[in-house]
Amino acid sequence: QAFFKPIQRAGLPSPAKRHTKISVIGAGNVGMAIAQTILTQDLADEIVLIDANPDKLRGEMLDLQHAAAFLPRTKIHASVDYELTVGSDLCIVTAGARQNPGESRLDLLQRNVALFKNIIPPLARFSPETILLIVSNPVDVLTYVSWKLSGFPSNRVIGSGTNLDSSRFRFLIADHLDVNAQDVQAYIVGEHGDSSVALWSSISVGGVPILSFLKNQQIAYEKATLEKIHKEVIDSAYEVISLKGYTSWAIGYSVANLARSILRDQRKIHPVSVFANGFYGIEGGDVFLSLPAQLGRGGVLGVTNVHLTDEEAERFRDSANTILDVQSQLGI
Ligand code: 6V0
Repeated sequence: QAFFKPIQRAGLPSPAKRHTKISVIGAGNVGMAIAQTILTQDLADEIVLIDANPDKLRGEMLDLQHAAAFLPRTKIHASVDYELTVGSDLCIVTAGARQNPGESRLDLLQRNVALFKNIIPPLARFSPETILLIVSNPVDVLTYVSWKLSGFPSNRVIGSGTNLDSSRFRFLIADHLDVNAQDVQAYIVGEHGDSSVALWSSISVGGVPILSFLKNQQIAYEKATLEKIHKEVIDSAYEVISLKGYTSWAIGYSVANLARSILRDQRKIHPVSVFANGFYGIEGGDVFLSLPAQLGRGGVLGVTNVHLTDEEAERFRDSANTILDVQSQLGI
């Protein structure tokens, strides 16, 4: 006998809600921070966790399931088998070797490319319509690797890129000016990490462009002061890793924010790693780098034509060349 007696609802269509399924590959610190943020924000009906370590995976799954009484209703599954990901709307890839203290992101590359050859093809096979959101580092190169291995159109392969760098930037500016970080518009573009490019001319607070405001008030600003804030952004990842061993909360929120824009078709602009050929003179090879991009249910819907100074465009092209150089050695 059923626990509930079904009510006849003659003539009424059953409430049809689209079922949303997200798979998170890699149940480490970053993958679990993303999964738990997605859960608390009610972004999915079903979350699938995939990892190579079955014990850790089951432990993480049970731990999350035990919070069901306090969370929006979401089915949580976990497996080492990719078949469970079938029909995912979004696949978030965080699997990989962790960045050790002092290790550069590019050093991680060879280790992670080998892993991706076992991860991306089954994801693409089981969810041919999915959007791939790559988080593992070095994220720009691994987004390119995922695009190649999946055979997907480039609008459905996105790297979390400088989304996190930009939120660190917004926090530091907000802290400096004692305002809410959500009112600060500021973008870091280019390569995630050491060679990222801060777009000073794009910074505004509550719609007021900061540099021209300072100029109008005849407040002298030193380029060195601005560069110091950018350096702080770059150093902050290394600082968190050296202090607690990994980063998790900020990347968790930043990726959940991307998931919301994509799955709820929010058409918001995020600095994420996208196919960057043809932008700012990038030619001669396929490369993914962060630019402010509009995200929605179709993945990348467009890229903002943001103004870069000559110096910024040159640094952007330098990052592209460095990445192209590395990619040429991958044999992908
Ligand atoms: P972690 O805690 O070591 O987790 C990695 C997980 O991947 C572990 O649970 C492994 O068992 C699992 N794994 C390894 N191989 C496979 C495989 N073949 N298939 C499935 N799972 C596998 O690392 P952490 O979670 O701290 O970091 C994960 C990745 O995210 C690293 O590459 C980081 O550098 C990267 N980050 C990227 C950021 C960004 O802004 N793009 C920010 C933070 C971390």
